Amino acid sequence: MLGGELGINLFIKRDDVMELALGGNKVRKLEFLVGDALAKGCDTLITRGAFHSNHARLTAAAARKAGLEAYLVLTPPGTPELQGNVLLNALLGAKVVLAKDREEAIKTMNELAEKLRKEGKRPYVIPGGGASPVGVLGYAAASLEILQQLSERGVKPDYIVLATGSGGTQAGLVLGLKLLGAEDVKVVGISISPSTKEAQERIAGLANSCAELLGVGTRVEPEEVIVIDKYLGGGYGVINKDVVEVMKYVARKEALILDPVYTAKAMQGLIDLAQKGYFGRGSNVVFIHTGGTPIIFQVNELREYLKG
Ligand code: 5PA
Repeated sequence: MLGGELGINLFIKRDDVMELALGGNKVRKLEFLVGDALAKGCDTLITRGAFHSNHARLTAAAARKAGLEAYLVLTPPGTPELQGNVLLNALLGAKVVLAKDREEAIKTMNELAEKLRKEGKRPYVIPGGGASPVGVLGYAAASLEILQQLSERGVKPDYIVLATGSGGTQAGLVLGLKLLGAEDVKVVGISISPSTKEAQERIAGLANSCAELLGVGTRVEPEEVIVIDKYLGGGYGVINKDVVEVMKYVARKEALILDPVYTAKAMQGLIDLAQKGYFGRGSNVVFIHTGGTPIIFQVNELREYLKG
């Protein structure tokens, strides 16, 4: 087994297996975001992401489930071809608007919201990745679920490892564990895009604004947040041979399917850290499988590597 080979007790939290439209970490954020949108009487969700965005696909799905419309502003990296998440967006009937980059996408979202308001609609704008104080609540709640599920097996986790991008998932976990008095559980974010410093600041900021929303005095300082930016592998959305090797290794060892943009990079980090003795022998390490499976049917590079 993978954990045995790495000298750790490895637990995998399967957030890739969920009821809503092929699952993933964004479902937990959207549970709260859609609740907020409905409470505010909104009828349309607007969000943004890369062409391969899981967050965009799940926003389209969550909107349908709640009887709302969804607009997705999509940008490179990735491809607009009808594959993977882009295909699922079409299946779900989301309205897709293209933009050239992140800045243009943010501007487009705001302009779209303004236009819809003028037409008498009630749009709810969700930032990229669902990284808002409300979205963060999803993983604050998940931290309790993780501790409970492990405690039923008599296990106390030492580390939680996950892919970090917009930061909302890690912010929720760090805040949730602190609120539960379990801050000795170290949350290790493997960055798939931001630098360590940028991610630490963003995650602390999100955790603190979520704490304010909850009306608790808990604070998270950037220096407390552990993010490792060594496994970017050429940058966000860039797929290299090493990442594909990790996907093959884990698939063949555990029949666990990882995606090349997020979870395989996080697993690459976990494996390397374990081999270097970062966790300590016999540590209880939880890997959160944050989803992203449709991406494997979207990226041509993966096909090329597997052929070769
Ligand atoms: C994503 C993000 P955070 O954005 O909460 O840090 O989560 C990182 C992450 N795993 C981890 C998977 C499978 C993810 O999809 N995805 C983004 C998207 O648009 O899908 C926000 C980038």
